[in-house]
Amino acid sequence: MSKPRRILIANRGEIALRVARACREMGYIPLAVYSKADRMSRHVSLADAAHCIGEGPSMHSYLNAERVLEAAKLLKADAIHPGYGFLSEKADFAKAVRDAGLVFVGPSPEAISNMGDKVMARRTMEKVGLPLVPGTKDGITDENEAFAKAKEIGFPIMIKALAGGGGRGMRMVMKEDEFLNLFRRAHSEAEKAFGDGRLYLERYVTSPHHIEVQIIGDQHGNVCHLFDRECSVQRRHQKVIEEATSPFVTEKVRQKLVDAAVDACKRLGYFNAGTIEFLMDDNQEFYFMEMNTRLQVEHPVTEWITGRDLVKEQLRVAFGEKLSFTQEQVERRGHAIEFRINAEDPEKFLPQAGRINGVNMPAGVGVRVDTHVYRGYEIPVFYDSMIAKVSIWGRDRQEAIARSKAALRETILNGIKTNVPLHLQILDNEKFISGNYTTRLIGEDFHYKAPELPESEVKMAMIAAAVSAYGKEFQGAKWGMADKSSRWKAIGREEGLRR
Ligand code: MV4
Repeated sequence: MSKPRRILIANRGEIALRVARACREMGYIPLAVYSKADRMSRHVSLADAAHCIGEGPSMHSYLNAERVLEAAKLLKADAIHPGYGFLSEKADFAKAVRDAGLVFVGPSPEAISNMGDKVMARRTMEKVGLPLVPGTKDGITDENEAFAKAKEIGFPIMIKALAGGGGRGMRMVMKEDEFLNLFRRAHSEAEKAFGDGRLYLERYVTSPHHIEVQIIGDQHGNVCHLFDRECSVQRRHQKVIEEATSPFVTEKVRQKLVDAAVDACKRLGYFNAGTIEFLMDDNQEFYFMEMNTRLQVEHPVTEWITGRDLVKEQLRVAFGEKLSFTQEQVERRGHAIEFRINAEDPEKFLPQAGRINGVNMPAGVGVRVDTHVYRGYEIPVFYDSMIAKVSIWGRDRQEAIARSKAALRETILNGIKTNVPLHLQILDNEKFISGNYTTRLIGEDFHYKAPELPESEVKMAMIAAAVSAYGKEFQGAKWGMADKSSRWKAIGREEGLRR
């Protein structure tokens, strides 16, 4: 019996728990790294061994490749799973892992580097047949050349920074007489923000939908898709709600989309998990936007509708095994929706730090919660504000929406503000319910309204706030015993504090 493989998880929070659980199921040994700010985090206790890699700030810990590699050596790891974010798309890190004789649970360093460079990625994907938004291929710095190109493409135009991404350094130009001024501003901003002022132009895709295709490949030339996801519910380029599959894309277009994605990845010899992001317009024309060479936050919705475990597949293919299924065996059943639960003020979208002093997570048929928080957990200030993902499956989208409302109403995180009220309001939004919504939903078709408490509840909230301000646990608010009134007290207290 060979020794069980030891997998270092170079991440934190819910994704570290997610990967650790997949390791356990496979008989692998999960190993953790953690910053001093995360020493009480659950991913540390769930692992067989853990090593502190530094102070709270990411650059001194989870982003520090040397320290992660040092930990891998100390803990005698055979492989490193990067999760998402942090080092997951750093080609140099993937290479250093390979050079250290370890397995990197992800694509090749070459694939990461290729897709990480926007010009290279666009050129590569165009070569392997993916449609690009009509525009310029290379970076432009000369404004007169740019203006001539813009007139060729036709307005409205998007000016984008080559070194940008996620909407940073992006400008929309409605008509000719605005172009030169906006081009100059975009150029200087890109120069300042990224040290690279090169810009490129694209025709503006009206009513844009963000549609992405989940890909997984092995090192034997097999590449499969696991259908698509709609990720158009975003705010300031941060995904808020994701769905599988897209309620907007027709079956005919879906087949074209997934075939194009698989064909491109086969031609690239891509392996491990990856997601190709597309912009889609109202006529369902789709255009390559970018490729993420890692597992994504929203992978649970894909796992819900296909019944496949993406992390286990990642680990299999990383060690040279074949995918455990063929494309013909990938089924699609029902509909799934994921809600990113953030510790944030849903009105101001400002992140919240603080202590969670009451937790009630939803459960039941078709309910999955990925979280690392617990009662008494202190939310560190160093990392992003997502503290849980609630993903819901239903036989169809209607059932998934109804189940989502029930589950989110059960979700209580006491002591901090969260965006749960925002999710509940989006679920009641006509545009969202219609399934035909674009990336402009939040801000154009949906505006968050702070919930009003009935007068009587306001009084209760003030009492509850007064009581809890003196550190007493008011009666009945201990979860599991909460009757309706105390539950309102709890919410009231939160609302009370909120006012
Ligand atoms: C666009 C676009 C419309 N037309 N490009 C935003 C960040 C980056 N992923 C690309 N983005 C966009 N590029 C053209 N030619 C609209 C967006 C866009 C967007 C895209 C996907 C998801 C959310 C978005 C929010 C605002 C704008």
